[in-house]
Amino acid sequence: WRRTNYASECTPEIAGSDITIMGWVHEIRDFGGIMFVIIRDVTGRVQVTAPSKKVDEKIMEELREFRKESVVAIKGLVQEAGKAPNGVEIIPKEVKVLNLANQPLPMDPTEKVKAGIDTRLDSRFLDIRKENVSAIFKIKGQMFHTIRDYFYDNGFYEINTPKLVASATEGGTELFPITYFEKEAFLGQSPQLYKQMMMAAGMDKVFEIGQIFRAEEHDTLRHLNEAVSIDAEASFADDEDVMKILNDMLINVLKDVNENCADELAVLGHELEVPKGDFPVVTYDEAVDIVNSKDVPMEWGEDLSREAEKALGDTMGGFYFLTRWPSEIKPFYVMPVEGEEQYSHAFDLMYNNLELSSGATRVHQYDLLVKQIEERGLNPAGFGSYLKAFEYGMPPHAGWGVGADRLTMVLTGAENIRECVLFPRDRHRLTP
Ligand code: ATP
Ligand code: AMO
Repeated sequence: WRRTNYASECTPEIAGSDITIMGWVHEIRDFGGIMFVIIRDVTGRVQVTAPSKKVDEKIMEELREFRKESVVAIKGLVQEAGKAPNGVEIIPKEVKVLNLANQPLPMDPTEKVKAGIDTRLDSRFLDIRKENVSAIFKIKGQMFHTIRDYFYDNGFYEINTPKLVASATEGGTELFPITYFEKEAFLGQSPQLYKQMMMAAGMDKVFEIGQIFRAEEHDTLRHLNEAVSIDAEASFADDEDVMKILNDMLINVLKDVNENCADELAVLGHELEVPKGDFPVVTYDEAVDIVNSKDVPMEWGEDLSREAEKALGDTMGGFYFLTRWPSEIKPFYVMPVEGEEQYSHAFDLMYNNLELSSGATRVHQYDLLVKQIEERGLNPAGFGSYLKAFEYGMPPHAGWGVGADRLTMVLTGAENIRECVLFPRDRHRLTP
């Protein structure tokens, strides 16, 4: 048995051909004299029609043995049929069960019975059989494809950096400690220090798509304990340069998803608008005023609370950059504005009230970096191998990190980040 066609390839154009399809039993309807079996594969569904007048009794018997969600192979003749999906049906000549599914199923992939998110995640392989779930991962795949193409087309080298690390990089989120022989070690929160060291290595522009680990205590619809970050870093560049790169890259992603994932967007009932021109920019100072004008209290120097993010998102809408953050709430590696050191060259990219990315011009001067590490109550001795890279020719540089799972939320309209990760890790979930 060899598969000759996918379900979506069964169209009136191939009527009259003998084909072999393989997939899952989506639905069985047995009217005695005629049986309809819907077979589903990665491309869609096709109907097998077995009228007892035309089909061998042995095959009718075999079809009656089918159970929902079993894996089967069907050899048969493609015939035009107005009412069936794709306008064709397959009249079976030979059928085979490749693997029988147990009954009852832990959840129903045809969604006749709706399941909650926990039941779905517990049986994620069955959940992803649903087209409105696999659509999310097809779109996420297109997103990564476009992003990699964009980086390669624009002179970025792809890198991989360690996830077993010795120090924190991002304040405001906790580290996961691990046992590493006799040493203290952690799971990496961000490739930040490594992508910067690659600037000292003379690689000019680098990117990494990889896992980040954050011991986020709170359970929200947009935080996970393991997320995927798309990180970029560019030499002889500043915040404005890398904001432009991020802006261009995202426009490409939106266009490509619209163009190549029209079916998936339709299944999700989601429309993607491609913004024209550059994303608007709002400064932190302006944001404070906007937030306060909406009667959400916010003091200068505070990070945006959830309510503040919502108030700002309501005003701005869509994609926008939030710039000129106070230095004191940004990490040590962020460059302060010359002469106005209370401000920094840091920015966030927002979509409505969701933070998608943070980035900045970095400090490339050794002395200033040590000073900023100390000012944040950290010990420069803990950053020895990173700091060394700043003593022997570090170019000025800038970069950003985008949360891939959050970007997928925007592309698919998902409201819960768990929908956008195959096997999410949150406060309560470590399996499957
Ligand atoms: P960063 O990477 O800068 O930590 P983030 O994307 O994790 O940003 P947001 O999701 O934008 O942070 O949340 C904004 C702020 O609200 C953060 O300081 C975050 O820690 C806090 N926060 C998020 N969810 C909750 C919650 N459920 N309860 C209390 N605080 C929360
Ligand atoms: P930041 O901490 O803002 O910046 O992280 C970058 C982006 O990663 C995503 N993200 C998360 N997504 C899901 N769950 C989480 N717990 C989580 N934490 C972060 C967000 C966020 O905007 N080193 C800097 C980047 C840089 O300056 O280059 C950093 O890590 O979308």
